[in-house]
Amino acid sequence: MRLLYSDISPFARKVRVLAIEKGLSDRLTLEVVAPFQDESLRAQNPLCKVPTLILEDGEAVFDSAVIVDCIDGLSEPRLVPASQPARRRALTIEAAADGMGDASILIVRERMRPQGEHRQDLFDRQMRAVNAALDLFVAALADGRLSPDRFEIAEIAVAVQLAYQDVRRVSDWRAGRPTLADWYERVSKRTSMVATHAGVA
Ligand SMILES: N[C@@H](CCC(=O)N[C@@H](CS)C(=O)NCC(=O)O)C(=O)O
Repeated sequence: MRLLYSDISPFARKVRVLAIEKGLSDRLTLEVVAPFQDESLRAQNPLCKVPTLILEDGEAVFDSAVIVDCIDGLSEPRLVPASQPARRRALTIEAAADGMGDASILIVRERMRPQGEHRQDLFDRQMRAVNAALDLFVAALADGRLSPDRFEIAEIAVAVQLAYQDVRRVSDWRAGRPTLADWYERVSKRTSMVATHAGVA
């Protein structure tokens, strides 16, 4: 299978981390694509986004949550919990992490606008989403929806998006959130996280 990805994309990193955690990374051929420059990606994915997974028969799979589901189904143990309520709780945390990533990308792009074209209302709304998602992760750590002893889809999705906060300097997310900061410090040392750090081949 070919994984079309970009080094800095947290969504693509989620897929790569999951594949490493499952011992399936050798099933993926990684191909770097620049989604904002390379329109040929649109033939595979009408949204022209990474990650996009191309199966052996040419079928294209997106977005990252669907790719995760596809790869997770290839082997046991599953990193997306199979039974409720664990499944919906993990997928909701993943959705919050992915949504925080979407909001962060909008913030980064808003910051790139020239002076005078800046939309403060849009910026503030996205920043509220980032901060509320971060607060949800703190609460999830306290009640067990996120765990220091697991590294499944919820934990992976949050870890890669926290890393993206740092890479793009989106927010000062550690301030006032010591438990989340401590948790991230631990999980960011995992082999899968180190191997997929932006800039690492
Ligand atoms: N919901 C998508 C989000 C993917 C996404 O936003 N990828 C970014 C890179 S981090 C992208 O390709 N953006 C190109 C664009 O928005 O045109 C997923 O989870 O796969």
